[in-house]
Amino acid sequence: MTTTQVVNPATEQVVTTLELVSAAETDAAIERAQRAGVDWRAVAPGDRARLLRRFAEAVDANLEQLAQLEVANAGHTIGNARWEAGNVRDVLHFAAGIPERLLGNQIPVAGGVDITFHEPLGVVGVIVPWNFPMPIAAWGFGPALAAGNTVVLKPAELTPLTAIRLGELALEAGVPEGVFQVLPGKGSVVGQRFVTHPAVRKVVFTGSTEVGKEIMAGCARQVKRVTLELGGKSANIVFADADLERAAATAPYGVFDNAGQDCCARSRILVQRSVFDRFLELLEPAVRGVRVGDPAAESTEMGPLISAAHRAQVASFVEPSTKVAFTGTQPDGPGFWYPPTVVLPDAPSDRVLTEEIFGPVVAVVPFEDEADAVRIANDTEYGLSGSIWTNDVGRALRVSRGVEAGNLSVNSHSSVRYWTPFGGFKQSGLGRELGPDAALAFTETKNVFIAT
Ligand code: TAP
Repeated sequence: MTTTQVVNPATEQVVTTLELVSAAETDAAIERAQRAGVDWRAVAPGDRARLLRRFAEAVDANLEQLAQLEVANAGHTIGNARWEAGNVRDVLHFAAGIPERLLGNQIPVAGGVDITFHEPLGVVGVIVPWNFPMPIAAWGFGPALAAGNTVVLKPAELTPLTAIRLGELALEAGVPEGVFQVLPGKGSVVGQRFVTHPAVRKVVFTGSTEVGKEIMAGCARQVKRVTLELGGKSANIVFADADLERAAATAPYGVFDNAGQDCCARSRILVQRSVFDRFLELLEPAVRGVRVGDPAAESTEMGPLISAAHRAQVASFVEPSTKVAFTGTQPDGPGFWYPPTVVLPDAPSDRVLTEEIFGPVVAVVPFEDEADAVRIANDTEYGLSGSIWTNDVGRALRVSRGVEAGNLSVNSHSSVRYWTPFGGFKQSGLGRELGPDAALAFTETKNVFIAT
């Protein structure tokens, strides 16, 4: 039996020790999910909707407990953790609208009637990273269950606690045994069986681009469906005509939220040259003012990084030769802390501009005009998110259309709403989650012609 220690990244204390699921246990769970699917897909749409609403209500009733678990397990600030648990509830309520609205078409044909059905895929495997354990899990399992699939879910080995609790809440809410199973284990064991077991018909993977490519290649062997949500290197583009005070005051939240461990982190701030110096002057107090510390305290704005190894990886981006403009603060004592850090890279090839950092380090670079801003923003293999700050609506739309990314916001850093589509261009992913079409990613369209 293999075990893992779950560590609180703010204190370095062990929270609990867990048994990890083996390959054989994964196979047994997949086969249980396959059997459970026979009855689950036959549940009347209204009854499936009611079960999902009850699941949502159970999450809401346990929202504070889930949030506290995430504070202890992932070091998320309590404010963020409450939002994340609330997002699971909202995704489930939204998903509860799906079963009764999974409409097909009636297509005019000669000699008969033609109708389409959205059939469930079967067993769906959801693989979740450690940075947002609750929402990312729900974006997969919510619509998948609603569309009549059964789900096996693998949380990240570092952050399994909220997923395990969500699995218990589903059962308490009346979701039948085997329909939604949470399997804490290693990616190389449990995640790999999702890829290779023929009964798993789709893999939803959120994580690094490197592992995402392996998953896609593995799934190709069985033409298995995949949704991939991968890395990012998003740009926050600030034009000279923007409300500079607001742009500078909010920029830290666009990149340092969740200590920068956010696929949508705006880790490149592009500032029009004519206001570059003024913007940095305004940014400095905003960065120094970010309240970094105990994630359980209500006023804290940024917590620790997830692990010592990850902190070392983030720190590797700030070399002795790196020009650091200014940094924020970090607490003393135990915990995987790293301060908010603003750097001024010398060349476009600087790692800090080309690689995902996934920590609280941001690079600020100047640009000349609209075309230059779009060129720099697109000079990356990634294409997940981005922000555009301007008071010119025409420019906002032109730049939004020009930037190759799936989720852009104008005069805002918001990327995620459960009722709007989310996903990446280029190597940031494949497919979309959330939004009005969320369920279609978990169905096959079947066409039936009836001769009359
Ligand atoms: P990864 O190392 O890729 O791990 C993600 C998940 O995949 C974990 O559950 C991991 O298991 C599992 N895994 C690892 N190797 C596997 C394999 N060979 N087969 C199957 N599963 C495997 O990523 P991470 O470091 O946890 O997360 C950070 C990355 O996720 C960043 O690049 C970030 O941008 C991306 N991300 C993207 C999004 C969206 S929505 N685009 C959202 C959040 C994060 P273990 O727990 O055993 O490692």
